[in-house]
Amino acid sequence: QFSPNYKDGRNGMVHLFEWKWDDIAAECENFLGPYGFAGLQVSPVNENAVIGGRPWWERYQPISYKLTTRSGNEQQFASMVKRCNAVGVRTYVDVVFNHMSANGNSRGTAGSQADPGSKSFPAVPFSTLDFNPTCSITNYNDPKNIRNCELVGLRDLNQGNSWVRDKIVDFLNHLVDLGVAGFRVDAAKHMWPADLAVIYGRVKNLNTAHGFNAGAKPYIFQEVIDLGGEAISKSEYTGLGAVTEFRHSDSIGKVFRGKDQLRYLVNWGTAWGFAASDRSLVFVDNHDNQRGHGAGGADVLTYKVPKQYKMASAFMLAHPFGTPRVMSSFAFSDTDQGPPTSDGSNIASPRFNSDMSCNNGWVCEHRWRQIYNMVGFRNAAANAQLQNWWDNGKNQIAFSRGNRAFVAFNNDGYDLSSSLQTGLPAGTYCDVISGSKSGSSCTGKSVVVGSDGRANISIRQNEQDGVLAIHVNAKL
Ligand code: ARE
Ligand code: CA
Repeated sequence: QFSPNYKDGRNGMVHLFEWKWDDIAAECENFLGPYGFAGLQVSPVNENAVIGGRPWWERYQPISYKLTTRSGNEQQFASMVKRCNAVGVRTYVDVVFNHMSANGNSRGTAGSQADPGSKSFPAVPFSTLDFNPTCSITNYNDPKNIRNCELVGLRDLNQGNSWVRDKIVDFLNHLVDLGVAGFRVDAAKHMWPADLAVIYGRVKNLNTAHGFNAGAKPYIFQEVIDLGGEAISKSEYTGLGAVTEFRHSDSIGKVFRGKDQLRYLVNWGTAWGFAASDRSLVFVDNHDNQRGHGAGGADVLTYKVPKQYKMASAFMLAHPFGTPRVMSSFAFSDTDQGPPTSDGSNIASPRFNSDMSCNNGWVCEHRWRQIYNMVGFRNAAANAQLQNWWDNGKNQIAFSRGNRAFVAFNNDGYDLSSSLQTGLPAGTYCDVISGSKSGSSCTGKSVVVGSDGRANISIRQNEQDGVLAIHVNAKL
């Protein structure tokens, strides 16, 4: 449960927030597979409450474990997972089993009816016996309150109950049968680690018919928000799987917003209070904190501040620490606003511009050249160590990944222009930030590396991007 089960040679996952299954299947074949992405996280797959105005967060209010949502039905989901696996892209499901829907939200996306007021969810079925007694989460210093009471009014399941465990395990095993590679466990902090250990322990090994190794376990990354100062710590969960490392999101935002100097990134990793590298699912922003939900806040970087966002994303993807996840958003102004629709209720498909970027309401950060080319960088760097660290004592830094890849950043208010050790073999390389390698030429800046591994690196303060990145697969 600690390995993402990526195919060899691939790295980097993207959260295709609120995408439809048919669109994701096509995206795997047309884009994610060809550009080297290793995996994707989907929005919750199981039946959720239909809520007026169709906010994005209705998907976090389960009605049953039937696989029908606004993203599609079970057959479409199964076909998507299969098509994505066929092109080397693994699927991770956002699973919500801390709770069911809140009072008043009774009709499901698969047509099921529930009565959350009396804790009755007949399509599972769950009845009042399967839930914790009603109380509200009011005190993040009290583990019992956090784990046995209701998060924002969501009916709180008792994972200590054997029927509840059975239903959750059946749901997870059904997804494993369909070929998924792992799970994001929503609201893990609100469940007892001992209960989760039993549930995870009963989940099947991955389905070898989908190309997984015999004995491979699902990758589990648990949503545990731990910025410190509360009763529950991520270390209670890192023995069970990885955790979503919110300190990474918080710290990288502060650094690239200029509240911390780039040179301090020299010891990026556990020294910053992060969980161990193989237990940290890392991200610049997630679907909550990009819109002010959950933890974090003012310093989180999003697509709305593109220059800093691309720099932070490039740093995350270039650095060996953690398992990185790229956010792929829809454009929003209102924090409750759901995905773009064709008619107020059916989710609209993304459309693509000639430069591969999205329109029709979708932002698709994963289709920004500076981001997908850094996935290519990460794949080229493979397991090479971080070497050749350089900084100017302020906000200009550079490092190599062994002799495979080299990256530089300029977040100072003046130009970077220096002869730096790249670690790379002599030759001319294409900067995959300002352009892409196209045949034997580069659509952006070229960098000439001498026989001593040094190159003149220039990033002007007024350039569109504050990053330069070269690697062995983009040698001209
Ligand atoms: C919505 C409405 C509520 C309403 C409720 C019930 O907004 O007003 O009462 O429905 O009808 C998402 C949205 C919620 C939404 C919910 C259900 O963000 O707004 O409620 O869906 O539709 C805590 C948890 C953490 C959680 C965050 C949001 O610890 O697990 O809050 N994150 C996950 C998902 C969310 C999702 C849920 C859980 C629920 O990622 O998308 O909610 O499934 C400190 C603590 C944190 C705490 C944070 C905020 O930082 O350390 O632990 O996060 O405060 O309270
Ligand atoms: Ca709970």
